[in-house]
Amino acid sequence: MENIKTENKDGILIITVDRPKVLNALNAQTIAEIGEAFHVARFDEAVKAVILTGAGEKAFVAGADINELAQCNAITGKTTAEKGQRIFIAIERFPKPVIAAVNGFALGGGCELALACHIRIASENAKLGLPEVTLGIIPGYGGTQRMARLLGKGKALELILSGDRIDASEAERIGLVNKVVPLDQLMQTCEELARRIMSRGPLAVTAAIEAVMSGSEMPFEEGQFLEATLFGLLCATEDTKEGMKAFIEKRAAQFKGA
Ligand code: CO8
Repeated sequence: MENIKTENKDGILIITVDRPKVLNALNAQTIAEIGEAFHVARFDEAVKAVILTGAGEKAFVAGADINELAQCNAITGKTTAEKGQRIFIAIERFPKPVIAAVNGFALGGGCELALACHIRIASENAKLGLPEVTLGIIPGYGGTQRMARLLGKGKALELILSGDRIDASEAERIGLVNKVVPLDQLMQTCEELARRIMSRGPLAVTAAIEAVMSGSEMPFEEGQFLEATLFGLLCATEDTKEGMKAFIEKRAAQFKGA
């Protein structure tokens, strides 16, 4: 891995996009490396949660690498977008919690990367936006779809059509990020949240991610069917029995992921 760093911190895989000279911009290789890290982590039992962040104190990810984008023609533009989209879908559907620690600029593809994560925590200096139209393009890594689903079409269109950057507090106000904290508390806040989630029933956490992320793309009735099916499956697990027993016995549950 040349452009990302990974570290497993007691079960939390911290993936850091590491191209600070270009504010962690995503070239094709970086996207492929992020995809590979998630692919490996998916089957690695030592990974219970992921935090995605950017190197340095200035940027999460300042977008796709414009030097590379400038070379795209109609064919390579489409295939490049599709390759990234596939990886961002794998992040969105990742069976363990994925938290974006947005530590500065999250623009264009960087904002789209944060949108693909399950939860976004931002530092006070963060600036977010989809400025693609200022370059004569549109978001290509799922931003038009995810932003509209997260914020509603009205707010998403305002941000996508204007290309405006918004600060962290506005992003929190409109629901683009979940929470804003001082920069020096960002990683700690993300780790505490990850550990809180990791203390819950892991099978239930995975099922909840699937119910929300897959279910919300289905018609309501089918989403409810998925929810009920996952609920039923959980009822057959040891963890569910342990969770209820622990409540009744007034003690902390000891989940085993089985
Ligand atoms: N790509 C390449 N290089 C970048 C990028 C980028 N996205 N962003 C910053 N850099 C480079 C700068 O060129 C500069 O390099 P150098 O030191 O060699 O001049 C270095 O990073 C530092 O940047 P600045 O000097 O510009 O720093 P400032 O603090 O003055 O400004 C900004 C910071 C506001 C973040 C500014 O750098 C900026 O506007 N960057 C571009 C933001 C942007 O437009 N992002 C969207 C890109 S398009 C996109 O993401 C499309 C996604 C979908 C693709 C679909 C597949 C085809």
